[in-house]
Amino acid sequence: MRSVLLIAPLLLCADPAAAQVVGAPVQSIALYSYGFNPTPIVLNAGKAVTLSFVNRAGKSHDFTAEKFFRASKILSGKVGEGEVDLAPGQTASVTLIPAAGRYKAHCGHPFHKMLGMHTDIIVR
Ligand SMILES: [Cu+2]
Repeated sequence: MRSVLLIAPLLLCADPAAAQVVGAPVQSIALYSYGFNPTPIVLNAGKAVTLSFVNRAGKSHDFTAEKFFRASKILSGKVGEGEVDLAPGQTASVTLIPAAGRYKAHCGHPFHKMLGMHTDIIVR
């Protein structure tokens, strides 16, 4: 009986996706050719948030923000090399706890940053 009571909380902690469902607010971030919406992206420091990326374009884009992702505690979702890659029309979610600061984000595809795909991330 006692062992069952001990295991249950561990299972809850081991599943970050469960924490996501329990209450992190969702911040939608749209990618289009060529920009992000909203801009800037404003987040609360130290509070879990689910970034819900949606690529509204007919071509691939990414959300590259190495320093931002490195400073954040990633709870769930896939962030490779400091970026989230999105195929045309694709959505992806990343739940994280951001650290206070001001960060840059851009699309890493050739010329996309120059064409307008860049924004600030303000965490306060
Ligand atoms: Cu792009």
